[in-house]
Amino acid sequence: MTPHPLIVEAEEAQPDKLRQLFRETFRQEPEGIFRAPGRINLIGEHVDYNAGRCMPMALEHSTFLIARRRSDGLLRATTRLSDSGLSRIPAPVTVPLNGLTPERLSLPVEAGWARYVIGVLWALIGQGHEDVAAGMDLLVVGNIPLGAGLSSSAALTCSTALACSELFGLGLSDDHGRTVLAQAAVTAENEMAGAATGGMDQAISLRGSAGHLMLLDCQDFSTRQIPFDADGAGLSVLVIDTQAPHRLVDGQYAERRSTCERAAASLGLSSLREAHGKPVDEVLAGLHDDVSIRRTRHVLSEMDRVDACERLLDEHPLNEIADRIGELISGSHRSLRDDYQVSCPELDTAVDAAMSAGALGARMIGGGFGGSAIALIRRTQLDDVVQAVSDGFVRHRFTEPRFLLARPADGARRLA
Ligand code: GAF
Repeated sequence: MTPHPLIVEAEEAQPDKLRQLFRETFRQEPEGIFRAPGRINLIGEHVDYNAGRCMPMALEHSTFLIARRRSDGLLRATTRLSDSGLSRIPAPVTVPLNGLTPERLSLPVEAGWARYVIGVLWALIGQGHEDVAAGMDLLVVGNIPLGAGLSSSAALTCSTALACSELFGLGLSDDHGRTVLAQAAVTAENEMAGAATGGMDQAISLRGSAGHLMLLDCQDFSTRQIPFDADGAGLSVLVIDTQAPHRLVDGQYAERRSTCERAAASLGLSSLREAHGKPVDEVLAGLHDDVSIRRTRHVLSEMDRVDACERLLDEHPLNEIADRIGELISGSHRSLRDDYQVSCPELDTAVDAAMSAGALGARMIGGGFGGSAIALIRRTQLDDVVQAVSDGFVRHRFTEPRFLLARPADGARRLA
């Protein structure tokens, strides 16, 4: 099928070109090239930090990290990310790793992204992997649209974590080790970058499997890979990047998270997961303010939708249940919009327009307040849906949206 002109295709990895860029930047040969993907989440939104289950998929769109160890305790890092508009690579930021703490780290505003990579080395050293303190030169090149809610930040932290494991011989590259790397990536994002992310994004970026959705249980971070052959079923998962700026560090996400934690505590539970399966009315009757009731209702109903989606995928061929999965996806959007209140006009417009053009289901994904939506569509509807969303954005005078196709790819890998 000819690619649609408005769809951003994933770039092929070009190890020779990446090696050359590294040489030009650091005047040294790199030791390794790593790739970590962005993600979408089919269903199970804002449940990871409530110890719930979600069903993300790793994307072909990835971050590439080219690296070499140092021996003088310095981390030098620079980037050419797809949206940065940079025609050349800026001078690296240089940070001594010895005695580093989040409070002591001071970076120029334009190098704020480097907190994510610095944070991973810091977190691994904190876990006892002291070899990492020798330092590294890192170059980051990526084609995950930034700020699009597709986890470009997790791709950054996870590619760094895998590079550390491989180059310093930490032995953390198998599936069990990757749970440790994912934890370091979460710590980096939470503590060094100030983003209160919950763990889903790092888990899928490190542990995803091509051709599969990953059912992730955030109670113990166990996973089950569920085959998902959308192409074979004549379906596509269309990603609509609304280009509305999305930020995890602006307080709204952290506020949702603490409301859930308070609701669980007031119910005498360690997490809302423990309330899942109990009669919802009884659980909600134990809460006394409208906001906690709405947030909890979303979390519990979303956990139900994940269970229902899992059952459908386990028991039927995808082409026979696509419309029912679509209904679950749309139900998730309504709940995120009305009860969790994390949508925004651009996301609602994208969802409504996709549905009006015949999508089977559509919803916002990720933290919300901007970023991306997904639409489950029959492949033959692609042009109509893209057109309807584009027209809707023109009518509302929103920035032109971008589109991607979500095809399940592998988690982070060493390329060379
Ligand atoms: C963001 C967070 F980083 C994830 O941990 C998750 O909570 C998601 O929002 C909402 O499901 O992507």
